[in-house]
Formats: sequence, structure tokens, C-alpha cells
Amino acid sequence: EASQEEMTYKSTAVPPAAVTSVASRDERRGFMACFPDLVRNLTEVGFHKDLEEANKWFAKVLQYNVQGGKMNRGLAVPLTYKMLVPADKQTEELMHQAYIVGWCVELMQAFFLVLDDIMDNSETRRGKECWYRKDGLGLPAINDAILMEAGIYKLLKLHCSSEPYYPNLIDLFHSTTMKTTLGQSLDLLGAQSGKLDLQKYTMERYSAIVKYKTAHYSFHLPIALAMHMAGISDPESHRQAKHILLEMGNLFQVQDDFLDCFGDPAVTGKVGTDIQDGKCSWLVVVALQRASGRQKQIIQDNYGSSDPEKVEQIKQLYTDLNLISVYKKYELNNYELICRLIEQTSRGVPHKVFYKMLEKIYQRES
Ligand code: DMA
Ligand code: MG
Ligand code: MG
Ligand code: MG
Repeated sequence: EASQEEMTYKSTAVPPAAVTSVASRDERRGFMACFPDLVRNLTEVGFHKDLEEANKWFAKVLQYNVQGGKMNRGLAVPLTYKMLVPADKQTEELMHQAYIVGWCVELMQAFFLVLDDIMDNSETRRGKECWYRKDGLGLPAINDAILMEAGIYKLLKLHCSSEPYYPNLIDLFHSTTMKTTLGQSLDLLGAQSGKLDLQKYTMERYSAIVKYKTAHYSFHLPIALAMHMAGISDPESHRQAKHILLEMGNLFQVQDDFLDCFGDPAVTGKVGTDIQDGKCSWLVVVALQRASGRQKQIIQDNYGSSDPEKVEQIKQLYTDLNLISVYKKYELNNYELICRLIEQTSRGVPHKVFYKMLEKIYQRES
């Protein structure tokens, strides 16, 4: 029998973080202050006056989908940029560019999330109804996602096209979109309805899914963008940074999978769907590693169904297998592993860049 402590997840340990401050109020304020500019840039009436209706709609799409997140990915661009360039190079104009590029990362996130919520049949996001569900919108939300993606390149062109790093930024956004979308394919292919195949839920497959669908765009992209903007282009610095950031991205998605089942929707802003969707979640992979023959049968009979009783059986099994404490141990071990990786880097990027990212996610509940 699981104890009450096991039933509800709550972190108690204090993180042995190397740095303590996250994005300061000022940094957030500067970043937020750019948002109206960006909406204006993207929704100014174009050459045809009939576009006005579409532009008004786009403004609404941006308000609803790009605002309201934690903004960790977007803020990471100006924060990292600031840490990489000397103070005398942090002019208002250059900082504004870093903010815009940060918002481009948030646009990319919004574009992926609108589509992800359709594909995952999710209900809520950031504490609100998912965009495709709002006022019964449905599949036209796909077009809104495409608009947001196109917005990235319009902003980059408008604000950065005369900079030497412009081609590098475009290339990074394109290649990251490719990687993320391939990751989403792998995520969806492992979870086709009516085709539950427990053989597919291996840690190897899991690692590939999360590296591609999450780690690249959430962790590697913002830092690599800031590095290019700061003029850091040597391959070894990029290689070392990527190695650490992809490891952080893996931890982040393990946390996301844990919170999908054990998180508080009032805190995460979303109701979990992984069990119903039959997803290759960290929880089901670890459960299968630890399950007896009888318990494997419970998974076979109940996983990937929206029947609430079946979902409950899976949650009960996770609890019986002590997955909450397995998770907490995994989180701590990975945190320590990432700290060691950071300490081993020698090139390009100061350690505090990585610690800032890490400290934002360690023991997160949202
Ligand atoms: C999200 O994976 C990946 C992308 C590219 C949006 P997920 O479906 O687990 O995310 P969430 O739990 O936020 O729906
Ligand atoms: Mg999802
Ligand atoms: Mg998904
Ligand atoms: Mg999830």
C-alpha cells in the first residue's frame, strides 16, 4: 500500500543550486514591453485593405497563444546574450533585437503547442481552454499555427536582416522545426489508437522522442541563437553547449511526463492526457521496466484508453510501483549529472548560462 506521502507529489529538498537569481523583474519587464511592438509588426494592415479582418484575427491569435506562458525559452535569449557580450555592447538597439529573437522562440513554442494540443486531444493549456477548443474553433486553428510560424521569419527579417548572424538564425529556426516535427512524428507513431504495442515503450525510443520533440527547441535553440548573436560561432563551443542543453531537455520532458500524471492542473495549467493517448511517457517506460508479468498485463489491458476506470488503474499501478520516489531520485541524479557536465565545459559559454537554465527547471511543479 502506498502512503499518503506517495500519493501526492510535493518537493521538499532544497536545490543545491550554484546561482540563485532567475530572470529579474527588469528583464521580464523589458521583454514584456516588446510584445505590443511585435504584434504591431505582424498585424499592420498589408498592401491590401481587405486583409484588415485577417490581421485583427492574427492579433487575437497572438494575444491568446503567445502570452501567458512561463517565457523561460524566450527570456533565455536576452539573458544569455547579456551574459555573453561585454556591457558596452549591450546597447538598447541590440537588446531590443535579443528580445525580438526571444519572442520568436515563444512564437515557435506557441505554433507547436496549438498543433500539439489538437493532436493530443488536450483540453487546457496555460490554465485556459486550448485554442482549438475555444468557442468551438476546431481545425481552423491549424491555420493560426501556420501564421505564427510565418511570423517568426517576418520578425527576423524586419529586425535582423542586416546583421551578419541573420542566416545562422534562420537556419537554426528551420533545422529546429525539422527536428521538433520529426520528434512529434515519433511521439505520435508510438501511440496510434487501437494499436498498443508495449514493445515500443523502450527507454531508447523514449530518449529519441524527447531529444527531438522537446530538447532541441526548448533548450538548445534559445542558447544557440544567443551565441550566434554574440558572435560565438566556433563549432567546439556549440558542440559542448548542445551536449549539456540536450541533457537538460531530456530532464525537462521527464518532468513534463511526470507532471502529466502527478502534477496539479491548477499549477501546471493543463490536464494530463498521456495515459489516455497511449503515449511513450517516461512513466510507462519505467513502469514496464519494473512491472511483474501480472502488472504488465494491467498495462496491456488499460493503457491508451479514455475510460476513466482504466486510467485510474494505470495511475494506481504507477503508485504501486513507487514511481513517485523513483522519479524524485531520477531528477536529483540527473540534476547532479548535468552539474558535472557543466563543470567539464571549457569553451565559449560561461557556466552561469547553463546554471540559470537548470535552476529554472529543477524541482519544477509547473
Ligand atoms: C510537447 O510534448 C512537445 C511539443 C513539440 C509541443 P507534450 O505533448 O508532452 O507537451 P504537453 O504536455 O505540453 O502537451
Ligand atoms: Mg501535448
Ligand atoms: Mg504531444
Ligand atoms: Mg506532456
